[in-house]
Amino acid sequence: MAEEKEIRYTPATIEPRWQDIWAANPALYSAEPAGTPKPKYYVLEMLPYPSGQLHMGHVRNYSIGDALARYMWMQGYNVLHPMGWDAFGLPAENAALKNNTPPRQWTLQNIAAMKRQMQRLGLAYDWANEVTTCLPDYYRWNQWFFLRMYEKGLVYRKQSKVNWCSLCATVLANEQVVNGCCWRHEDNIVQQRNLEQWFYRITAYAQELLEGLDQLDGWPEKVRTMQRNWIGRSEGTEVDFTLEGGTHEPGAAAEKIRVFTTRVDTIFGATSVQLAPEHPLVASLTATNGMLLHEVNALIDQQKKARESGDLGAIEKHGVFTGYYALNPYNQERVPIWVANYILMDYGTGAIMSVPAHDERDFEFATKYGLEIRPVIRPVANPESADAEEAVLPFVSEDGVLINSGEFDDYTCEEAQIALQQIAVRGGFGEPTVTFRLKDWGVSRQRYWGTPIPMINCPVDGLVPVPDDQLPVLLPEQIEITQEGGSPLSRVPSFLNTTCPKCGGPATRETDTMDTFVDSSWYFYRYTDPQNSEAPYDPAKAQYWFPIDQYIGGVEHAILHLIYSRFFTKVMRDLGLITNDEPARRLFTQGMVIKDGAKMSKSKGNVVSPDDMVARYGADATRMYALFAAPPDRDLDWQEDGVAGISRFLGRVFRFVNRFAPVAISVHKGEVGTAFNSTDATAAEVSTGASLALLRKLHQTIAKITQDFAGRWHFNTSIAAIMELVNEYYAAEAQIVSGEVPPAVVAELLRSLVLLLAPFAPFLTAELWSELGETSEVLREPWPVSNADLAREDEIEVPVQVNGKLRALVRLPAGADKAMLEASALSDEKVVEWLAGKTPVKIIVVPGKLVNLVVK
Ligand code: ANZ
Ligand code: ZN
Repeated sequence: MAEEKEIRYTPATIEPRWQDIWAANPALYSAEPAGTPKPKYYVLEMLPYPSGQLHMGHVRNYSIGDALARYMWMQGYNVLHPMGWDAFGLPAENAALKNNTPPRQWTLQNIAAMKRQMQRLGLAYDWANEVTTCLPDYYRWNQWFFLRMYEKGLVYRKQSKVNWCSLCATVLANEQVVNGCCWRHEDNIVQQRNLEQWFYRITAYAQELLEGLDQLDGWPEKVRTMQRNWIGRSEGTEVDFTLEGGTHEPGAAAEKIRVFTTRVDTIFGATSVQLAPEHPLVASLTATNGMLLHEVNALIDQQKKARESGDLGAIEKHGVFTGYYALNPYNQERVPIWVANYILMDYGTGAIMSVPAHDERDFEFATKYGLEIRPVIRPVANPESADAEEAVLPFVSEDGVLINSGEFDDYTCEEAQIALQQIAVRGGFGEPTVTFRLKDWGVSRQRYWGTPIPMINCPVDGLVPVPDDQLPVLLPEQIEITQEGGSPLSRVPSFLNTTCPKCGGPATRETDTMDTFVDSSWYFYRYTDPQNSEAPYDPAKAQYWFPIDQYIGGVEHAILHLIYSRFFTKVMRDLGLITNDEPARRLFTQGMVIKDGAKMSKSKGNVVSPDDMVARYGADATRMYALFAAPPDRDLDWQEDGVAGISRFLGRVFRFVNRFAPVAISVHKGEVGTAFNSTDATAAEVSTGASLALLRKLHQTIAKITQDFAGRWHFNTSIAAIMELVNEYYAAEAQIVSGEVPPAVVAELLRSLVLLLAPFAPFLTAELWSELGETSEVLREPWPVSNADLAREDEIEVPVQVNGKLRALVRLPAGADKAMLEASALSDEKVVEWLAGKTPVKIIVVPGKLVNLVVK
């Protein structure tokens, strides 16, 4: 090998050059149409909100998806890897207020900036499939789905409570309520207002959404659990208590108080009935009692504050006695009626029977207010035996038999539930029910920057849907955003005033826009056919690509987005557009990016800018660090030193490949030796020791990375394995130079190294690939296949002595280090026998040769 001058690795020149080459060849990352014999693979990262800047969480998410997409391309798949923008939403309106830029302009500028960042990172997206949700060619299909769902009874309008800030004079999303106050007015308590709101009837699919989770075994268990809890299916019984004496009001409302309980077997232990403060009966009970009304209002206030700060479960329990009594339908027992702040109006029936002996919350409440605590279950360890013990109250288990329950004494809890349900049904005072915690999805937003809801209000015909041929209902562009509040669209006469599609008379448009979660509920279907102007997408195209093979995103979307998009999928299926029941076969949720002990975020002031990192160390090093610093499912603690370390490693690779590239090129040209493909070689064929050791390490590395991609994606260890491999290459430099490692083997070692790095460092590998004289795209090269014969470790036999006498032979891999030798010697059966329980005072290890254990 001739004198070599030190060549520097300069990502700042290499990377932009390749970026230009790729930009000129957009087909590189595009998927082939259905019909190709290749198997399909749809890999998707969650689309970002175009805030204007990528953050490290994005970089991490996209680096994972990009490595996978590149790997699957190399595995011969037809890969769909698209990207888009979740482009509607409040920040655009706030930005408009702050710096007087129209939301559309602000959003599109941000998109352009972030797209540049993504391209600079070398992310392999097919930009021909880009979807931008704030553009009419996309949001018209939100409107179209709204209308289809309206026809199917899956969209309806009802009065509902919304968060209202009196200073903003507008409705707030739940996310904008912080500790019960407005996010922009920290001391202003958010009020509840009743407004007409549009809802998607997601509860129609509650059972299916729940059951579907059982099949989603490619989803993290924690996400499935969160969804199960969110859906919250609960089997129980509804039972009518009777209001004693009525309300004394003419035409009084309910004389029955229906309660929902999961433990009807405990009904003989019910010592009060508890109503939610907003239960309709409470209004009539307080009608003539100002004092009571006052106290109930205080409960309502507390409940609201607790709800808004999200800690209703932990709420300090308060209540008031109404002065009224209710009768237990099973034994006509008279129990007091209370109103309590821990009872929710929007769950079950908004009323409960309180059983303090067997329910924690009821116990706490009864203790506080001195209500009777009457046990009706006696625990039994084994329900088959009659051995019952005294319960420590509250005793909340169902493993017991009834006591103090009249003719039902000695029934097991389960037997009693069945018997009592039957009696209720026969007596017409109750029935078994299934209750869900999941609520219908309120999609109305009194906002400008969203999809207009395609409905018209006609004074003659009432609510009239916008006909399909009048879609899209365009969001007006010239609009003044003010602090004024209410829906900005209601102040745009050209938008508001229209004609009724039915009678042709004057009418007004709905001025609410849709929740932006609607946009993200189906965007990934649009990627399969983004230019379609006749339909949201061609069902045949969706059919080919769906379900998504791998979806990757943050766990913060475990509930809302990932339930809404499952719901949309089921609706689309029932509309006959698709045949899949679920959007994504596999889901991966990556960990957070941490800096100095806190989540990296603007508010914490600990943000590391991807642009800075790229400028300093290059895109490859930045991306690869994001994969190397932690397993993708764990939190990643960002350390700039680590990025620098990766950059140095890439420099090592760069220099090594450059130094020996001429060898590879001469092999390539047929000038020296014959080309050699180690995948088909046997260990015996590989002549020299140096070659064999290098090829062994290479094939072990190939096997490891291939396994990592198929398994848990521990790319940190994949990259560490490549580092080890490169160390071995460097250690063999002398043998390479001397020709002891034949040129054909050198060529093979270099080629394979570049291929193994390709999913992680696209720029560097493109550069090195061409330096090796290759003209193909690395991305289209087949992924190296591990040769099991070469990868196999040689085993050696090492004698083990106890006090200098040979006592055993242990077998282990040739490369085994001191610690491994010592461990296998100490665990050998024969050695254990010779040691006879004694611990060696000294252990002498000669690696590869001998272990001697000295005992007294
Ligand atoms: C009596 C009882 C006795 C209860 C007992 C439990 C244990 P899940 O499982 O979450 O569905 N409950 C019903 N509606 C409520 C509401 N609107 N606000 C607050 N609590 C409500 O919980 C159902 C149980 O929660 C019901 O069963 C009821 O308390 C309470 F030993 O009834 B149970
Ligand atoms: Zn009309």
